[in-house]
Amino acid sequence: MAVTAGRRDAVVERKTKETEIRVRVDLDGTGRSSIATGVGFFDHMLDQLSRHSLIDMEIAVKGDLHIDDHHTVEDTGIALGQAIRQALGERRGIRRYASLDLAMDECLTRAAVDVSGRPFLVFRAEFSRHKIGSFDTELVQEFFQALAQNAGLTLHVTNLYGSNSHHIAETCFKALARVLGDAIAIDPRQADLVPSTKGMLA
Ligand SMILES: [Mn+2]
Repeated sequence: MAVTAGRRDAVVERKTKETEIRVRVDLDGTGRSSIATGVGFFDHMLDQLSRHSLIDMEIAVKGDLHIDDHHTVEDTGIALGQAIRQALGERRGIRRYASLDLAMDECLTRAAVDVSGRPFLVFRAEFSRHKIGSFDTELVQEFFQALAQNAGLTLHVTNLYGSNSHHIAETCFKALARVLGDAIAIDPRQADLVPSTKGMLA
C-alpha cells in the first residue's frame, strides 16, 4: 500500500536570548518521547501529548527559568508547532478533522481540530487554582496558542466541567493529543490527495 511520499518528521532548532530549544518530531511514531524542559509539570504534559498522539517527540529546552516558566513554555509551543508544520508538508492524505470528549475522573474536556493551515485558537478552561505545584495555570493557554499558531491548526478546547486543576490541564493536553493524532493520520483512501476542495492547505 502506498502511504506517503517520504517520512513525516522534522527537526527545529530555535535560539533566542530567552530560550534555546531543539525539537524533533516523527508524526508516524508510536508515542515515544524524551522531554526535558526544566519545568516538571510541563514535561509531564508534553509526555502525555506525545503518548496519546503517537507522535514521537524529542524536546530539549534551556530556558530562562530564573525569571519564570513563561518563555520556556511559550517558545516550546512555537518550536513544536514549527516542527509539526514542517513535518506535515503539503498535508497530503491527512484526515484533517477530529474531535472528542475526554474524561478523567470528575473532569470532561472537549477538543476539536482542523489541521487546515489556518491558525485559530478558542480556549475555554478556567482553573480553580493559579498554580499546579510551581506551574502557572495560565501558561496552558499560552502553550496552546503558540502551538496552534505555528503548526497551522484551527483548535477549539473547552473544559465542560471539572474541579481539580491538574485534571483540567491534563485533559486539555490529552484531548489535544487524541484529536491531533487522529487528524494527522493518513487516510489510505485519499493518501495521494490534499483534503481540500481548493486542492491545497496552506
Ligand atoms: Mn497527571
